Amino acid sequence: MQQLLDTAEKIRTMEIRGAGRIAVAAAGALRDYVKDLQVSSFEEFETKVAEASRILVETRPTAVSLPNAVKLAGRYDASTIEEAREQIIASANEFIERAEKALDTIAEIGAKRLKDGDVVMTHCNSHAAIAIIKAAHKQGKNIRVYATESRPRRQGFITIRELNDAGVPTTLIVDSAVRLTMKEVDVVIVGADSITANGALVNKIGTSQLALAAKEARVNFISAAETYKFHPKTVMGDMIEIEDRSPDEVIDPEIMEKLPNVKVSNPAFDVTPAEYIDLIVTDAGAFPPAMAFVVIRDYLGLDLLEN
Ligand code: RI2
Repeated sequence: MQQLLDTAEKIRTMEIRGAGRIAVAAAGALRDYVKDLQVSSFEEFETKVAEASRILVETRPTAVSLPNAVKLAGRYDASTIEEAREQIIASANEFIERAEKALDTIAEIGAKRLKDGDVVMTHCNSHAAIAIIKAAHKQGKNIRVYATESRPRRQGFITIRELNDAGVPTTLIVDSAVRLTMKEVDVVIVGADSITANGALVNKIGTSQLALAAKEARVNFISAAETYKFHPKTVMGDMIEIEDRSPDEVIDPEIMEKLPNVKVSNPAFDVTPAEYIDLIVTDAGAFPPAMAFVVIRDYLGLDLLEN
């Protein structure tokens, strides 16, 4: 259990972060927990697996990749402990493999949307979005990137390091430079934490500002999202909770102490409506956002709606 609790803590504190990475880490943690689980009855096994799944899912509320991963990894249909154990290990390994392959497929499909000479703007740090940029660069296309800083946690710094290492010419901008810079951009590519049944994109705070500026400048706006980032429960009308993180990420607590009349709000994500999105590049193909329900039904399965 200690290892699973450690992984949960790393996800909560964002030592492990990114919707895809937290999904793979959670699937791996559940698998390793089940491997060593000592119980005296099947009922106890079921209770313990449910409890471990709950701990992982409750670490962060917004990215649906997390509950989807835990459900897909934790799948079993067995009546003995050993059978269930084997099935969960197999389901978790299958999910992890699927997640890795998904990035390659997204890169291959997404790179076709980039032309030689294109200027791309990206936000925060998305492995799926970066996979597309790197693939196009590797194909010999001359791609330049504007990467936003992404306050407050500055994940843009991870992005510029990754693009630098891949040899992609990159310019870092502060978040408030997005609209001014958009006139030099050909395509925006961002990741996804969740995509709803009506094709809205939930992604790092500030994403919707890129989308607004892109629409105004008639620049294509693409989200790169593995199929496991589509949100099954939104089919039933559920709303996605936007994670509120600590004010300490925004301002030094010692400064705050001296400002008794000031509050800090630190929402980690925002929502970009479907009409601002031209294309969602997934591991099952490139779709307009209007196809989100079909992706949920055909690639995830509506049984994910069950608790
Ligand atoms: P990949 C991140 O969330 C960002 O919002 C990013 O766009 C999204 O996950 C998807 O990232 P956070 O964990 O899965 O930094 O494409 O809050 O890497």
